[in-house]
Amino acid sequence: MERYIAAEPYRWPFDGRMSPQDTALVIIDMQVDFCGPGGYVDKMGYDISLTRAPIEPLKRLLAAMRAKGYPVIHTREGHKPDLSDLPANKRWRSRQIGTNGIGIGDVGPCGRILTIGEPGWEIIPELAPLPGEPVIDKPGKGSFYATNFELVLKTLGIRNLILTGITTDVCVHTTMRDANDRGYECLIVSDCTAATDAGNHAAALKMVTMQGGVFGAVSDAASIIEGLA
Ligand code: C5J
Repeated sequence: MERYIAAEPYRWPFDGRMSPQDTALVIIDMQVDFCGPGGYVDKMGYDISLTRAPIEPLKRLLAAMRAKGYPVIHTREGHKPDLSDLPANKRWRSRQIGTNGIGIGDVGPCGRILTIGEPGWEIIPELAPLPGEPVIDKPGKGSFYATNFELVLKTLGIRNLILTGITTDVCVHTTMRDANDRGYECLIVSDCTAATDAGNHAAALKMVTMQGGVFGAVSDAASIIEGLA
C-alpha cells in the first residue's frame, strides 16, 4: 500500500513507500542548552520562545509516531568534559556572543555549556527518549559526522527521515543536506523545527522547496499525523 504525506513541493515520500520498517522520526538537539532558561541559546541573548515553539507540536507528532511503531532517534550536540573533541575555532566563536565571554565548555547557569553530562546538555523532559530509542551524541552540527548515526539507520533499514528539532538553519539543515547526499528521502517539519531567528527559519524551509525539492520536502505535524492515520 502506498502512503503519502501532504507536503511541499511534492507529496512525500516521492514513491509512496513509507512504513515503520523504512521511516524514522529524528529529533535533533531538543536540549536545555538550546531551548531551556539559562541554557546556551538563552545566554547568547536569543529569544528562547522561538526555540521552545516546536515543543508542543513535536510532542503530538512523537506520540503519534510512537503509537504507530515508527522508530524514533534523538540527537544531542555536546563535547567531552576534557573538550578534546571541541575545535578551538568553535570554542572561540562561542565566546564572542552573549555575556562575560562565556562559551562552550565554560560554566553557565545550567553547568558547563554543551558539555556531556551537564544539566544543559540533557534533552528536555517533555521530549525525553524512551528506553530503547537511540540517542546519537554528536560533536558537530550534522548528525553524521563523528557519530554512529548512519550505522543505526542502516541497522534499522531506514530510508526515509522525518526531521524535527532545533535549529532549523544549523543542525537540522546540516543533517538534512548530508542525509540527502547519502540518498535518504527527507521531510522537514515546519512547526516541529525552529531557529534563533524567525527569518532564518522561514528561509531554511524555503530553501528545501527549490529545484523540485532540492533537499526533500516540507510538511507540518498535523499533515503527518493525518497521513499516518
Ligand atoms: C547550534 C544546533 N545552532 N543544534 N546547534 O549551534 O543547531
